[in-house]
Amino acid sequence: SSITYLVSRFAFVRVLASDPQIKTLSLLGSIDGQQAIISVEKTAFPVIQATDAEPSSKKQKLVDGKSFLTCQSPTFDINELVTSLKVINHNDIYHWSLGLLEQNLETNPAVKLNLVYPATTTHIKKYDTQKYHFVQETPEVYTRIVKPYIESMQGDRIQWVRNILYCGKEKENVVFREDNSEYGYVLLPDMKWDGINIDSLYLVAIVLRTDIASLRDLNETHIPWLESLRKELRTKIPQHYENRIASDELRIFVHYQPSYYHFHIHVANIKHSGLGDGIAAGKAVLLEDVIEQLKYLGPDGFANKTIGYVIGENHDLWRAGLKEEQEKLL
Ligand code: M7G
Repeated sequence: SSITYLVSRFAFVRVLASDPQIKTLSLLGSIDGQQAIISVEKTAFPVIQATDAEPSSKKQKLVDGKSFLTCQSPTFDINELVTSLKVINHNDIYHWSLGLLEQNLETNPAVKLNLVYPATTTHIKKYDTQKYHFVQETPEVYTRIVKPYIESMQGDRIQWVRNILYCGKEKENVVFREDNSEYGYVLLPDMKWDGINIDSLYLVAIVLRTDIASLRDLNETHIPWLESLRKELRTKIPQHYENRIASDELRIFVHYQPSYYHFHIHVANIKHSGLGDGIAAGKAVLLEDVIEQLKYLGPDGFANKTIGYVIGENHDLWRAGLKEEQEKLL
């Protein structure tokens, strides 16, 4: 069913989380008796800096077939963006007010709405407000606690990945696809991106090979493969977006722990800081640092390393034993 129809039937249960800094809200509810999560995020302003702007004759630019609002400083019109101001107060030379945004579903949407339906308990626990802890996962803890968990998470939970890799799902948005079996991958817009604003550009590269669940499975034999992937991402993405983003403006990283255990690489605009803990130390590891570390970790690679990261109390791994391990550490 269409997202419009599903959202119209959403019956609110409770607020899972709200973040005033990154302006997001996650709600738990149900749709026709099954659990659903709606997350809404206020979008960034669709502004192209004067330095990146097209010749001023063009007011609209086509991006992937969609028109894109550009503003050529100094002709940018604030009154086209904000309407109906209501004064809060003023003092001397200072004025503050509230306003309404001029919005347009194609070129300047005000909000990005994601729906997970039907949502599993794992989804709900992930979005829910929770306490976080720093843990150090030794190779032994990995084998005993984490590995069995990962294996239990590789079924239905990564169906969306298989849909992209083998069933042509989201193919209309694919940025690049390399089908060579050894080096193959699919690069496409992440569901976190609004697909419009380069300032918040967010792509995901999903590898075709299925033998790597996470960072843990990487070793020195993977260096040439990762190195070639790294180079391709840093050249193909700027080309695809007509150099509206430069190679060194991409933050390329993997998550540990990821939410999905089929190896994938995150690519975001370095300007995009509104990603919550997604780019924080203790979650994101830069691809370049992964490759560099592999040069020193020896034949077993990350299998031999104690990896530190931040984990929420709702995460099944916390309950499966990481909690007890942490208590032993100090
Ligand atoms: P992760 O590190 O496993 O999880 O990354 P997390 O960042 O969500 O904690 C998975 C990435 O894939 C995330 O950036 C998701 O936003 C993205 N993603 C997840 N799903 C279910 C989809 C999807 O169906 N399509 C696309 N394009 N991206 C997705």
